[in-house]
Order: sequence, then structure tokens, then C-alpha cells
Amino acid sequence: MTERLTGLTGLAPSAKLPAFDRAALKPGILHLGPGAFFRAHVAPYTDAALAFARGAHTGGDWGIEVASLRTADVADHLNEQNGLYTMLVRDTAGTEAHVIGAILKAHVAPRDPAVLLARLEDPAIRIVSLTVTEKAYGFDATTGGLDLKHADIAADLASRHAPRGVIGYLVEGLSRRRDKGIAPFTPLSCDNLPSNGAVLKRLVLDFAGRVDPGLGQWIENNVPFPSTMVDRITPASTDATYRDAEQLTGRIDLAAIETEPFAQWVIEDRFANGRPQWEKAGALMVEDVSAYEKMKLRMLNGAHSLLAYLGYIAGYEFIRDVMDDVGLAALAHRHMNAAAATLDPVPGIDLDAYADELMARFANKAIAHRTYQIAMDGTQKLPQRLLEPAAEALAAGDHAETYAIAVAAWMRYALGVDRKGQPYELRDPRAAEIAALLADVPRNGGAVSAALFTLPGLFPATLTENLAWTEDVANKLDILIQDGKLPLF
Ligand code: CS2
Repeated sequence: MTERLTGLTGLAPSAKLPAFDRAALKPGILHLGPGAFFRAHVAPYTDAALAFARGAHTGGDWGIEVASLRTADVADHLNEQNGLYTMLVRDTAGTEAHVIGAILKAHVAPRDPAVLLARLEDPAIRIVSLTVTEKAYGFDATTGGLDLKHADIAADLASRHAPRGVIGYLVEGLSRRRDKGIAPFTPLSCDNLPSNGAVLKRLVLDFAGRVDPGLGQWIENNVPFPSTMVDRITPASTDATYRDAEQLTGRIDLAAIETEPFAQWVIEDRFANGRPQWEKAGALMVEDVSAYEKMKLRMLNGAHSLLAYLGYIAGYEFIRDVMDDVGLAALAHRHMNAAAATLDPVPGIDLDAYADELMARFANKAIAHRTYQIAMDGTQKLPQRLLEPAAEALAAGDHAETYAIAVAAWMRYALGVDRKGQPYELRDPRAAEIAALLADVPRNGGAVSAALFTLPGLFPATLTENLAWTEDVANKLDILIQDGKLPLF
């Protein structure tokens, strides 16, 4: 019987092993949200930085502990495997298996909240990084501060010493450190939010200001919140992931993930207490990440969402299938060019070449990235990916047609019924609100778009008050509702 992946001896020669001494690793990073994206990005970048620093005095101080704030599976599998897991890198030329050794231990916050709080106040932990998805932050787009109706935020404000959400844990961790005279950790957001560090800072300060204004001041004075741009296309793991990981390593691995060869990480170099040499692993350390972030959110993620909604309604399972549809692929490219036109120059990047590279990445036949996965959480993704650039394009005198198509596609998707009349789950934190808004609305473009445009806090007035643009959305939505085909060209 095949053994479980628990150590590094006796693996198949096709497995690439960590190039540093794991026994010498000490914890330095606590990561919240050990999902597939983290295992394809922050962890392997850190692994590569550790390999570079091998033998150097402080290199081994950046081992990672992870904590899940929700489900236990990944954390349990990682612990059963002594933190080891396989990252498959897939391309049409073949699949490589990299065993990642940077993770030391995994925690499950709901099961043992005291342990996570204790880890947050350990002086050895100098960075707390996060990949928790947009919806976990509790950000209210209308006020720019905390969403007081967000379940975690409301619970944590009511019981700040026993938190359950990201902001509550960060504030409690920083509070304990201040009280004990321990230097703060650096919170490092790695989620697809614009100015993710600045947003996180605003939320943490808003929360701290409500429970202890002195703490808010201390955080303001002592804690940097660097923003980052993260990029690596990482589909959810499937049976094929586990099967190939087993074949290439010779070990059963229930924490295996798969990803593409491309990876990018741009990080603002402001840390309270040191950091790994991520630049040795290819990360770009900069003063201001905003230009990179906007480029990635608007060109990659904007086109991704467009393809996901149109593709899903058209019956395509994976992004690579949508890219085989010549019309939709052309639309995606046109969208990228339109998004590029809203950007300031991005240091060192040729935006035409970037768009070409994105087209090739989306078309990667070895990556099975579900349209349904990307279509998730639209209300959390639309603003930064589509609505902000749409508003800027309109203000610059453009018709913003590609955004009208994308928004119409999201609205069609929000109906929750496919072309064959089969219902599907929306998987959006505002799904119930959307369903209620649409309950008695006739299924035509004008009525459905008018209803969804009233969803509080989602669409900026600059868009909803532009009658030519809202009419364009309504017309396109009507076409999509009527026959589900895309006579857009
Ligand atoms: C995708 C992203 O699921 C989504 O919404 O657009 O996860 C995308 O794959 C990553 O941001 C790529 O870096």
C-alpha cells in the first residue's frame, strides 16, 4: 500500500524536494487561510527564500504556521503530513511536483481559539499574512470602514477578547502584544483587494477605535500594513490533483494543490520586524504597489470575471474551454485592452505584452479552472475588477461597452438558472438579498438590471446615473436572457 507523505525520504525521483534543512526551521510567519492559493503562492515563495538562505544566520527563522478560521480539513491533512504537501505545476509540456517544506504546523481556530491567540502573541511571529478572500474582511464599500452587519465583525465587536473573524483576531493579537510590551507583527494581506494593506489598516483601526481608542493610536504609530499584489492561477484541487501528486511523489498527499508555472508577487517593503528574502524567490519589493495592483485586478481579474460569467451561462465548464470560443476569447482580449487604457504606466511592464501573456495563461490546456469557481462572490469582486474602471472609462468619454457586457453577464448569472432551466447556487454572501430583489421581477433586461442596480452599496452613482450606459446593460442583458446566445459581435 502506498504510504502517506510524512517525510522526505524515499520519495519518487520525480519529486523536487525542499532545498533547506527543515529541522532547523523556526516559526516566523503565521498565515491565516491555508487554502489552495496560499499553498500555491506565499508558501512556495517562502520555501524558495528559505532555500536561498540555507546556511545563512537568520534564514531559518521564517518557517510558517498556518491557521484556518473555518474548516479543519486542510489543517488536519497538513498536520498528518508534518506540514508537507505537493505543489503540482502544470503546463502542456508536463507536470512538475514540488514538495513544499516551509510549513511547520497548522491550527484550527474554531476548534481551539486560545491556541491561535497564543500564537498571535508569540514574539517569534513577526508577520501575520492572510489569504481569506474578499468577503472575510467585513469591508463596507459605501463607508470605506467596517461593515457592522458582517457576522464576524458584529460578533467580535460584542466579544473582542474571544474573536472568530480575521479583524477581531488581528486586533486582539496586537492588543495583547501592546499590553505585554511585545513588538507588533506586520499584517500582510494577500487577497485580491485594491490597496489591500490600506483597506486592512482602515478596518483594523476602525475596529480598534471602537473597542479601545488608545490601542488604535498604538497601531497607527507602530504597525505597518504593506499592500501586495498576488498572482497565480490556482484551481481548486480535484481527484486528478491527488492522483498525479501520488504518482509523481510516490506518496498519498491529501493537501496537494495544482497551479500554473507563472507566479507574481509585488510587495510594499514596509515591515515592523523583518521579513524573509522573498526577492530571492522572485518577488518584487517596491515602495508603492498600487499601479501593479490595478493592472492585475482590472486586466487579469476583470477579464477572468467576464469570461467566467459569459462562459458559465454559455455552458463552458473551464476557462480554457471559453478561450477556445473565438468570439469570447476576442472579447476577453478587447476587455484587457480597454482595462489597460484606464491605467497609469506600470513600472517595467509593457501592457500589450502583459495582455498577450494573460491570454496564453487563460488558454493553458493543462489548467482546469472552473468558470463556476471564478463566478463566485460577484458582489465582492465586481467593484475593483469592473465597476471602478467602468466609471473611469465613462468619465474619460469612453462608452465602457465591455463593462456593460460584463455587468450584464453577471446579472444574467445572478438569476441562478442556466440556459436549460436548471437552477444553480449563486455562492455569494449577498445571494439572499439578490434573490429577494429579483423575486417578483419579470425576466427581461430592463426590469432585472433596474432591480440589481438598486443593490445597496454595489454600483456607484456615476454608473447608475449614466442612462446611456445602464440602457446598454439592459439591452445586453435582454439578449442574454432571451436566448442565452451571445450575438455581441
Ligand atoms: C480569479 C482569481 O477566482 C477568481 O476570482 O479571478 O482567483 C485569479 O485566478 C487569481 O487572482 C490569479 O492570480
